[in-house]
Amino acid sequence: MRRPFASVLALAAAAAAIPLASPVPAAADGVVIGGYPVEISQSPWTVALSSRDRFGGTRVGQFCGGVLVGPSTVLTAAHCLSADVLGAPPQKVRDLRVIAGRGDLLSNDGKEIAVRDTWVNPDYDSHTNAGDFGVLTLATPLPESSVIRMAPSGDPAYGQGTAAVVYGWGDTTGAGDYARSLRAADVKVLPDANCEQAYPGSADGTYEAASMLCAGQLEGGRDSCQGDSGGPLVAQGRLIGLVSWGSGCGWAGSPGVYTRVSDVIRTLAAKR
Ligand code: 4AZ
Repeated sequence: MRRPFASVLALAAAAAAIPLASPVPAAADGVVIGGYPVEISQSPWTVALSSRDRFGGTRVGQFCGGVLVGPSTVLTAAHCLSADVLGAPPQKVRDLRVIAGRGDLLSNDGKEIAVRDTWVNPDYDSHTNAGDFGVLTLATPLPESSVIRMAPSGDPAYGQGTAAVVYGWGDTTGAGDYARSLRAADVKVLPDANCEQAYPGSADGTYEAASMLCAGQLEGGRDSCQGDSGGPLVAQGRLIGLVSWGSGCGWAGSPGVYTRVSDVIRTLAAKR
């Protein structure tokens, strides 16, 4: 997760070296893994982060996802804005853009919007991955109708077993096959105990229920993956998570870990 694109090889190597969790059959057909195509009009709050300078133009520079939570406010993962990923502090990436209303990255649909300000959670811990979020402020606002509501603390959407959907342009196989068009995968909110057991403290991170959310399928198969980071996990029409990390993609026993949006709300409120 810390290196959305660069770590594809590392990921493949890890998959080969650590056969604890069984990789999903190659037929898994991605988000995202085990997903399906969706129209951007069905999830207008899903945006792509792009820098052609840093990531090349073949996929218009898409490197992470984001979520429109206010007309000028995009949430994404802190690790998407790290120098590790960008090769420079975000303020130095002059062509950092938010692409909205464009499902097919190679189309001319929607808008590319400049970023006026970036804020990375100073409490983000790149070892545990706790607090993995940041805020982008857009130079020009998008319509209120494209905004999704963040689920507040105590919202039943966070309840275990809740059906949720994750969206992104990320790797669809775990082998570096990045999607050209937006995809989604149906997952479930899993008990914290599942991720506490899967991630008691490892090279990938440590699951912390207060600031993270566990989702996927215990049997594997449907999951977010590299390139989906920062994008939305939605339940009951509200935003509950941001794609953050996990071991591999779609592996049985290694669910996806998401930034818990109620903790984002709490942190942003305290900052004011
Ligand atoms: C990543 O590398 C990443 N399976 C994102 C999500 C997940 C794993 C890795 C969850 O950006």
